[in-house]
Amino acid sequence: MLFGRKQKNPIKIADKKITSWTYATCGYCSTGCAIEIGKNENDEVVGTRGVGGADVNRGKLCVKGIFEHELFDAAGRGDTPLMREQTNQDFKKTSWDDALDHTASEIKRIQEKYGRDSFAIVSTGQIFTEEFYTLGKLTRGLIGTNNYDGNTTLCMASAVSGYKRSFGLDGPPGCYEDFSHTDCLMAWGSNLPEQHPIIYWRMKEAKEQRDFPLIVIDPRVTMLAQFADIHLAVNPGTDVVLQNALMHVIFDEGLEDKAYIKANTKGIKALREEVAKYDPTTAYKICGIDEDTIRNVARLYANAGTAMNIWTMGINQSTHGSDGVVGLNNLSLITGNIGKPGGTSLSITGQCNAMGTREWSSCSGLPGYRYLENADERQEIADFWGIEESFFPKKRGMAQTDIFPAIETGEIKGLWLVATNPMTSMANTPRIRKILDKLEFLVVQDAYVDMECVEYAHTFLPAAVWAEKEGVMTNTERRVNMIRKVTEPVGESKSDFDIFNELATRFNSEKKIVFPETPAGAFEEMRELSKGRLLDISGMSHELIEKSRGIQWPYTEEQLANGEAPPKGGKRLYTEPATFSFADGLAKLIPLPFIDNNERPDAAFPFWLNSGRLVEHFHTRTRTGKVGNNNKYSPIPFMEISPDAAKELGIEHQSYVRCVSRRGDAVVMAMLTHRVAKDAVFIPFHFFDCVNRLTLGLLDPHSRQPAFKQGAIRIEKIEDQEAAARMNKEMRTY
Ligand SMILES: Nc1nc2c(c(=O)[nH]1)N[C@H]1C(S)=C(S)[C@@H](COP(=O)(O)OP(=O)(O)OC[C@H]3O[C@@H](n4cnc5c(=O)[nH]c(N)nc54)[C@H](O)[C@@H]3O)O[C@H]1N2
Ligand SMILES: Nc1nc2c(c(=O)[nH]1)N[C@H]1C(S)=C(S)[C@@H](COP(=O)(O)OP(=O)(O)OC[C@H]3O[C@@H](n4cnc5c(=O)[nH]c(N)nc54)[C@H](O)[C@@H]3O)O[C@H]1N2
Ligand code: SF4
Ligand SMILES: [Mo]
Repeated sequence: MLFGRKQKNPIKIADKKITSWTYATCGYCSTGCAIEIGKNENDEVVGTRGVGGADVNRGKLCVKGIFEHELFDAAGRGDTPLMREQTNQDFKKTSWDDALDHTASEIKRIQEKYGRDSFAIVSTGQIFTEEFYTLGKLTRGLIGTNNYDGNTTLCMASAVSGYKRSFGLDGPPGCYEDFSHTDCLMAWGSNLPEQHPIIYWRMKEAKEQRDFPLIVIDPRVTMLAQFADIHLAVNPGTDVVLQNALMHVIFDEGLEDKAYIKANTKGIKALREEVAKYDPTTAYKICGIDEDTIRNVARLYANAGTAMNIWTMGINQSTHGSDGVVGLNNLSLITGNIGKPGGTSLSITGQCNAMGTREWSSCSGLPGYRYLENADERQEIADFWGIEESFFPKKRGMAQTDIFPAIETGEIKGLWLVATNPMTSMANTPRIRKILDKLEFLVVQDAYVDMECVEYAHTFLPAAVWAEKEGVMTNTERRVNMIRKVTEPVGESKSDFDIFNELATRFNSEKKIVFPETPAGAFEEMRELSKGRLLDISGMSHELIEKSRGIQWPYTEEQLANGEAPPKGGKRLYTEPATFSFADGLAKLIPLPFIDNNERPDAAFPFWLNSGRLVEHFHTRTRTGKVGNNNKYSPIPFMEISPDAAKELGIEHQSYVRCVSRRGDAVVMAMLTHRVAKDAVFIPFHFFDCVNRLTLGLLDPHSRQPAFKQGAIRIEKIEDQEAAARMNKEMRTY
């Protein structure tokens, strides 16, 4: 095929001679693109393509999905279990039986010596839902530690907490189709074009057709902000003040939806009293958005026929993360914008299966959005699994961000990390390094043996990745989608599902609990447990999900029996009056007083430190760092800094600089850009020993999520540029 200038340097797309395609869902972000993986006649995986008939992406993929097939044989894959007594020794290759026997005996030893909760488990948002369910069954049903959480505490915890506080249960109420109905979109701390490129494309198409106003709230001039009708460069960490001020105007001018509020909510009086304090002139001094703009935006939003709020980490990763989510729910509720086409409060999730872990992993509760705190729900699961209800704790244990400090204080002695890399992704990594070093036993279960936590591990369990295994994942709009196995796990690696099952036999000698042998069997149990609940998936099966290119929950067995075809599932939650998940069916309007508790720039550390992501990389680069066509865009760490600030500091474009915070330092390349304010910098968090050496990560009181996006640093010029370049090169093995 020829593109561009036909005579000169034509680009040829090589014919990969693909003979078979296998259905899957992308394993990076939560957009949930349907993807097909192609094999040639030699049974080699050689390509991927978007699935045309899939509603989510309609044939499209972003730069990560397009090269996802290169993962399987990328550098650094773990292909054999490893063990060592001490972390200063070299690893020895070992058999699966030895590695799992040893892991089980260390877990038992630690629990017997120090108590059941002294062994902690931290998992992820990136394995399949059947795997999450199985890990939860093993942890809650057999191992019995209550200190079991996921990296979603770094990511979605504030959204979960905010949904629970406002609506009674987790579960994003909207869907992508809402872009095609909305009359106004506010996007808070979310950079869709880079982080959810295909959701962005859906939104952009809808906007081109109907030209609704797009209002972007972000301290940084992101790609989405450039595309916005109105960009509100809010002061870091002050979104709640802006939300309160918008509500102030809405009530002041009588723009609220009184009938909706009366029929669906409670708490209006206290909310009105609180937001009365946030008149736009007072709010301006805190959030930095001027009075007129606040009034204009409030009117635009409240007068729109339907209006939606979406948000991502700019809201969640803050000391006011949970409050920020509740604030957006408040705004949606007082204007009657929940459960309507185009009227919603939609958390854009992060990892490919961040939703699956929330629904089924039992991390902070029990499967199917059940609470440990609820005796009936404990009994239900105990009966289903065939164990004593008294084995379950009566309230949730520590969050990930409390587990690490508990290792520091000696309360926790052993840790199992499943598909998460806290040496790069947690705040204040110099402290995390010391914490991991303190463990009596660390077992790391990961697809890549070169991920940074392995350095501190006693045992390494090599996991199969993505379409080397089978199962489902749930995306941002509650769509459950299928991944079929296209190729065998590399080397001796095993699927997480098999690893959990085989470890479970070491705790299950009396065969107390039955573990399904296949992902389809685990799905069957989830289906059963979902009946009659908000997240009802009882009408679904692996086959139907694949055939439908994903189904949104709820989709019940009654709908299936009634032949509701094609089975699309539930587009929206809370579409009927007073059906929120509290006993009285009413949503809560919650007043949000603002407490300014962030680390702020001062004379010693004069810059705001903001961190986030780039389109070409995923998280700690264990995957995209090895894919040439992703890594080449950003092979080394850099920092966005304004040309004005750089000039004052005497810093040149593309020179190396040293950033220093109260926690540590990091060397990055300075990229001069007006994307950031003069007193702020932005550093992508993808690189090891980089921005998280600097971050403070103060915790949200409700969700325990770290404020990765607010901190203070100073910037120092580096005289010896060659040494800095050399050091950088040596440090970046991928
Ligand atoms: N390419 C790529 N895509 C990804 C990922 C990836 O690693 N790479 N990761 C996935 C995951 S797990 C997640 S959670 C999502 C994250 O997706 P996003 O949240 O969209 O990405 P971030 O870059 O972390 O942060 C978004 C924005 O928050 C802004 N922000 C900072 N402070 C504030 C504030 O105080 N208020 C407001 N309103 N905004 C603020 C930042 O300037 C930044 O532009 O992306 C998912 N998609
Ligand atoms: N400064 C700063 N820090 C941040 C953020 C930020 O915005 N700023 N964002 C936070 C957010 S939102 C998130 S979600 C976290 C992410 O933080 P992490 O979860 O630590 O990051 P990942 O690199 O995605 O780690 C996932 C690991 O799982 C492995 N893996 C992939 N697939 C499989 C599989 O199928 N099985 C197994 N066993 N392993 C697998 C990968 O190799 C990788 O090592 O980072 C957080 N940290
Ligand atoms: S937008 Fe997300 S789900 Fe879609 S191809 Fe890109 S990384 Fe994968
Ligand atoms: Mo995330």
